[in-house]
Amino acid sequence: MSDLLLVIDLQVDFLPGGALPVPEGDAVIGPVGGLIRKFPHVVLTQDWHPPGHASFASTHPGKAPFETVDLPYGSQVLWPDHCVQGSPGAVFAPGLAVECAELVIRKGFRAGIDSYSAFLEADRTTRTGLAGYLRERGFTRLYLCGLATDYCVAWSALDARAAGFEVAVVEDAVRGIDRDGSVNEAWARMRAAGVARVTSREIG
Ligand code: VGL
Ligand code: ZN
Repeated sequence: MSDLLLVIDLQVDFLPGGALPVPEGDAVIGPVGGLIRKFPHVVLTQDWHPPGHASFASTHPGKAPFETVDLPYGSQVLWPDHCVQGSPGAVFAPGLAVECAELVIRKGFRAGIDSYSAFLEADRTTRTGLAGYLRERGFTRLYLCGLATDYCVAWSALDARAAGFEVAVVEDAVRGIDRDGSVNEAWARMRAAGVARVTSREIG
């Protein structure tokens, strides 16, 4: 049994004051810091979109953030421009111990495909390579934390389960965007898929 901490998208644009703020997103910085000190192996994900990305409302004339659009791979929620490659909002949250990460996996960098998941992009066929990396390194159990519970954390947790990993989400170290009950729905889907819900205190 080899454990790894996967920190999802803990970036300035998802914090209060950022382009796509997650309510109380800054509240996870402390708990995530505590987890990073407990885990010998840490991987970070970084949402990393080119300007004009297909998930940006600004890319679709007449569309507003939080509306949807039909893309070749299906329906896509539209977001404010966020985590643009190389922009100040794309950097990691202040105080995050980035130096502890053995790998930073960037996602959403293809102009036409979004990627909430750290494993499988929104077309559900393009792989990020993370599952292969983790398997090759012998990790079997993943602890997820970061932002946002109902999007990138949930999609990553579900895909990690589907890829055969044991998965736990650390509830005090995640926060959600919560559109129309999406946080509760995400927890229900994760539970049904066999994703454990744990607290930082339970982790030795
Ligand atoms: C995310 C929406 C768009 C996330 C990323 O990190 O949960 N959500 N891009
Ligand atoms: Zn994004």
